[in-house]
Amino acid sequence: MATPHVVTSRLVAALLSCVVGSASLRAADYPIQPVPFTAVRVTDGFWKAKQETNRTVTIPFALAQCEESGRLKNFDLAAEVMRRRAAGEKDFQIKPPTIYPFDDTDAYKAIEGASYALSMQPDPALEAMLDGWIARIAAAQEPDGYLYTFRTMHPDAPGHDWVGAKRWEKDPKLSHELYNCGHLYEAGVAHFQATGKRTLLDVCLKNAELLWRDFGDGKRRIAPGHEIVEMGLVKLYRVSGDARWLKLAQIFLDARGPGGNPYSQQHALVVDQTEAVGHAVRANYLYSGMADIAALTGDVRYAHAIEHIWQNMVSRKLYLTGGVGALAKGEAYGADYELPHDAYNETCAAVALMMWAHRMFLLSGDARYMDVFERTAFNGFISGVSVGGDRFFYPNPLVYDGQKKNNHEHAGRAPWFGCACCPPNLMRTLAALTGYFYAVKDDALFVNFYAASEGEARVAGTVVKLAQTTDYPWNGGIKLTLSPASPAKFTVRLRLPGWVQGRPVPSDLYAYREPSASAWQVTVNGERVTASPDAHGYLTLERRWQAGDRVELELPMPVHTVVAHEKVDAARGQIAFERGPVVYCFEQADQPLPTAISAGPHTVTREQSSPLGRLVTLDVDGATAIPYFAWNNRGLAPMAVWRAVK
Ligand code: FUB
Ligand code: ZN
Repeated sequence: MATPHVVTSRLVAALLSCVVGSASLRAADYPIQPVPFTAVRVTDGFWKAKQETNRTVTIPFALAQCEESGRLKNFDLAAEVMRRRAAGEKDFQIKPPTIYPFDDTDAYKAIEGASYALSMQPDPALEAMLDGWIARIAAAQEPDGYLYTFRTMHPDAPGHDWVGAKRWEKDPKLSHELYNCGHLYEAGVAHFQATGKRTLLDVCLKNAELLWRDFGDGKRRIAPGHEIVEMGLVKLYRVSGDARWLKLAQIFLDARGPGGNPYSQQHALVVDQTEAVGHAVRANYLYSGMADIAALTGDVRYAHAIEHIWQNMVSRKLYLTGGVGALAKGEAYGADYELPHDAYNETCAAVALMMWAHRMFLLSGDARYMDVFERTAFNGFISGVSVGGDRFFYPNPLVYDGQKKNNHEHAGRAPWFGCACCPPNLMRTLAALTGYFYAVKDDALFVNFYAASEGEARVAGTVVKLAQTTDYPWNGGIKLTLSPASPAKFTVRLRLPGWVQGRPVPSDLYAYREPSASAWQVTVNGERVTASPDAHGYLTLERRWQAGDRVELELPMPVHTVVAHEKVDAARGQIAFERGPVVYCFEQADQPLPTAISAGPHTVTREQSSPLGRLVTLDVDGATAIPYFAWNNRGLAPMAVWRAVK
């Protein structure tokens, strides 16, 4: 594994190569550009099923929940207060009827997810519904652009303990005013890009103008209590070209620390931070925002910092399932190696880790980041939604006793939550997942994610059609057909997952008991190619490509037995199982949990089409193990990923 120093140098070198020679900072961006999700669609298999369930069940369900739970009504109430006050009822106000000052964001995330779905498939009824929602949101915006229903509903005094007497006053703690802005911007940009309509985008821009007036000169220094406004502003910058939004994002980053609360990453200047700490969603959104600013300004201090923080996370704080945020208290990262099996691992933290990992890849071109992305996607992220699409996990532990109400007052998957951040976050990420499949740099095409899909990318000035057929993650055979519009010379870079090379994660936090690399192979048009992964973890195929050229990658998928670093107390003397990118668990729906598993390779794989959907189960030492993501779809039952070794 590369040392942190080496990786840092690579990251910084990549960044410098993209900034040096640019006419202005405006010309800088990630050295590697993702192929947008709209250019790739899944056609079959695992992610097709997940995305279809998302589109047909989860999105309508989440939209309905936002309405039924009163989250949309909050906008109507805020508008009503403004209307009645303007008409002379000077003291009229309404106590906010829902629980949290960030409830507005669930509606924003739902609009964002629905917009991504609309980008892929027209749906006039859905589009009309969003038009209606957006009109209600716009009506709740105060004349100067402020949009935060909990204050507008109850303007004379704070309507909630977390809300300050004045605007922004309590944002560094818990008001979430700027957090609401961030999610608003992400929704506004997604909706504009999906429909071409400026209705929500104009609400965003009016709101951003207010932020610019209040914070743009950098004098009023507020560290957003819950990050995301930074990423939201960057999206506004990208869509509008207005450099103020980029500047503002950097102002908010630079306002953090020193000497504040690590819970919200305010303990040090961001460029001086070295460890993943505090509330995990906040943290991962911050690190993602820092990556954006590093890429867009070329300021390598942010890149240095997030590389150090990444190394800390990936070698000491990452669960085998790709979850992070071990502790329920503070929904936070734990200390080094503090990885109890009854992890908190909020679904939103998994979403945020995927955002961060992808940005690290875009900065560095290193496949190891996408290895972590893949691990999270197939395990601690997709576990957050039921097979049916309408029940959700907020925490994603690696053990469950069959009874505990550990899912925010629910035992087992819940239809919705008082604090409902996770379901719409998962929904928006899943709807746009194809945006993580491919990326391009000059004459190189990066193939990062394996899924049956069709798409196209512009590589070395040529449009290239891309078709993958595969049954991944159940089978490691992948056929990629490339069809450039005309024959063209470029390089295809295939990610060779760490698990094929005998390495579950890019650190020594976990290892296989049999760590040898599998005998993978690659052919082009049927001819075997001798290629080995480069220093960045890619198989590099450079040639003049012609329409219909076929690359076939065979990634053997033996069952791996995993052990954890000796400093992980919870997993000492225990083993876990994975196959390909999928982590397995035992669930009492199949048999009483085995207390101990005998050492030795003794697994049989079985392909099944069951109530859990189509998947591969394992027979381990006489017990059935199912993919971790599929647990708690057959009623309440004890579950465990790690078991003692006999
Ligand atoms: O604070 C807003 C969201 O609610 C956080 O991201 C989640 O962790 C939950 O606390
Ligand atoms: Zn959440």
